[in-house]
Amino acid sequence: MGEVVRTSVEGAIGLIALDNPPVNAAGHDLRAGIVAALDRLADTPEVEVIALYGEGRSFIAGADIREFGKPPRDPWLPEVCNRIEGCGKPVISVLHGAALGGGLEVAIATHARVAIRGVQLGFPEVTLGVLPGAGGTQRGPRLAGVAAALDLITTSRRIGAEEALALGLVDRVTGGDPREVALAAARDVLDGRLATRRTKDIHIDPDPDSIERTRETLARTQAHLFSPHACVDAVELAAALPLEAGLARERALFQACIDSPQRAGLIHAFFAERAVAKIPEATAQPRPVTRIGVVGAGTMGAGIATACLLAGFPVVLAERSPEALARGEATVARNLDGAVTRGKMTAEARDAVRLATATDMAALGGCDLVIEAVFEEMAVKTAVLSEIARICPGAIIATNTSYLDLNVMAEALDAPANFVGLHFFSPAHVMRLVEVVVADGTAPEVVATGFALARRLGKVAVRSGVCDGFIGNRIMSAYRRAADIMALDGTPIEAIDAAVRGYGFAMGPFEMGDLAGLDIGWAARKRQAATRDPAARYHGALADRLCEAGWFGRKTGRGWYDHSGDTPVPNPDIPRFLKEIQEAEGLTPRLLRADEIVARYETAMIMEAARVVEEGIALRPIDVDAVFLFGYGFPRWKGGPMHQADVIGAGGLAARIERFASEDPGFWRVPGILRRMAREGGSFSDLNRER
Ligand code: 3H9
Repeated sequence: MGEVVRTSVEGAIGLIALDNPPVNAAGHDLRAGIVAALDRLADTPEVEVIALYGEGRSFIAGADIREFGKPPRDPWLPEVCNRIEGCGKPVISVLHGAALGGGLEVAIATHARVAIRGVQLGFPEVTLGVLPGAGGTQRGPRLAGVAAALDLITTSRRIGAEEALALGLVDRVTGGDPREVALAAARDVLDGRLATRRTKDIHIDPDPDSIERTRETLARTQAHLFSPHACVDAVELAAALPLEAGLARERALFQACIDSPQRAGLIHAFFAERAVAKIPEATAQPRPVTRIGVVGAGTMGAGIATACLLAGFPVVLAERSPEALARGEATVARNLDGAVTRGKMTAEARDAVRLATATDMAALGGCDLVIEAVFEEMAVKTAVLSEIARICPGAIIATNTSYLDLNVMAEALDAPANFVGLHFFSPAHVMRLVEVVVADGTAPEVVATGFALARRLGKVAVRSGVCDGFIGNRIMSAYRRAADIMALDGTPIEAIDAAVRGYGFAMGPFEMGDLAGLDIGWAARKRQAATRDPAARYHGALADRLCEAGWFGRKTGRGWYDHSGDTPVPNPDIPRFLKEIQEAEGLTPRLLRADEIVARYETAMIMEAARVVEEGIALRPIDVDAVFLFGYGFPRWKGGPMHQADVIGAGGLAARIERFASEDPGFWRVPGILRRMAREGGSFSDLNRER
């Protein structure tokens, strides 16, 4: 027996304690340990009832995700569950912390379940591209009915103890220490006060209507995903077949999910969210943050203030003019109302937020962290930063700049160690990404504070070095540029947007541009005009024409699209502008197919991402993936641009870039890191392990 599972005997009760920190994932040792413990207690004559419980934070958080995709090692979790269910003595389980996925499957294979309040139960498998493959699709509907099982399995919704009781997934809800609860429940089994039964013997009502309804919903909402549809097939089989036959079919469907590239992408995304917290500054002590200042009450500043208020911080929002401040205050109020409507906050909590507003920056006195979100111009920003430093000596000062050089900004400050970038994404109270931008002089504990703050705000922080646009916007500039060039060359913008949506983004680049506002990119292009690489084609000609006409996107009613009707239609002036530009530049219009569009878009993204990794702007390739998953709507099931780079392979990418280089050699250049990988082997995934 592995030491992660321990047995003890108290009178007629055999206890099995699971102790596999941090979350009791059901890896090989835990599985083998459970089987050995069961055998031992089944053979112990005085033991009449067996109780399974978790030490530490959880009962079992699920199968060990790290083992997916590797050769399976016996005993598999389905076998463990079958052994539990088939045990000649009653086996019960006590659930606390997390009883998720394979953890819930172990529980529903036991003969009765007691939930400790605060436990989360659920089947998160579809978020990882798999299905509950240890009997969840077969035993779940036997206990909770087909409709409830389908809901839990296809939505991966996590539920609490009371709801699990109402659904029939658990038999009792209580409070207390798992071991004590296990002993008490086992005594109740012995005394006949807690009934036990085998889940396999429960009759299922087939409920074809629920199956049909779920299929229709998934066809509408999850058409691009593989595993939710397989879940419905498996649950349907549960109603039609005896347990053993249903389990065999579930296993085949589970294997199909494991083999799907979506599984690899989704699991990569799971680990990306956690990997980014591993930074060189992780051992530094974050400074306490008790009161946050935000300077600038535009969309960004108001969004950041909202995010801080939602996390319970007192916030001081400062803005120069009373009118702008009033607008900012109204935005915060609207954001908070929206959070109440979406169930993110109670109405009482909204009424209790601590927001102070001021037109005098002196009101920031006493804040231990101040974030500036003023106009994106160096002179404006540095003036504000020095003012903050004067009013709040010793405070951490953060800039929300999207592009500007933090090392230049730091020159305006006496204490550059206290200065850091906290780059939020709009809408800042909703989007999960925060880039923590580390300047040359930023102190490690200031970086650690940025990460700690992001965690408290419920966000994913990614460490970035300083460069134009940091990780995300720098890479975005490259694929945006590829999209602009495709449009200039004659592929309609709506075809480009549709192809990018087909790849899995919620929006294409031109739709996104209209939403964000074209004026931002226009200002950036003007700023970069002097330093633009003369060898590279200029991509902004068409966008410039739109901006010169005063069309900045949705906010002006027109941009790439005309937004005056119910559904946007391409701006009717684009063909005229294009013709003029193409004639002036001597271009022959060229129409790309969807696969050609996607290849250019994706390759431009990967090409720049590879450079960002090569230059050390991102700590690891997986950090780039996290930026795109949590800040740029990259399809989660594709894992991120660096994960996709490994899927395509360095050789294939280098060949693509060389092919595209014949059209635009100034832009398409194979980054050194890709060339090396293509020549010598290796992958971005290897770099994740090495760095
Ligand atoms: C499944 O069960 C399939 C079966 O149906 C069929 C099998 C045949 N495996 O999130 P945290 C690590 S699919 C391996 O920061 P929290 C995590 O990476 C599985 N590792 O803590 C992190 O490591 P590190 C279905 C896991 O307190 C550390 O534990 N289950 C697993 O914020 C702490 O994690 C799920 O999808 C795992 N299953 O949240 C549950 N889970 O420190 C996924 C966690 O090195 N897990 N780790 O970065 C969760 O939702 C959360 O981790 C949980 C704790 C709520 C449990």
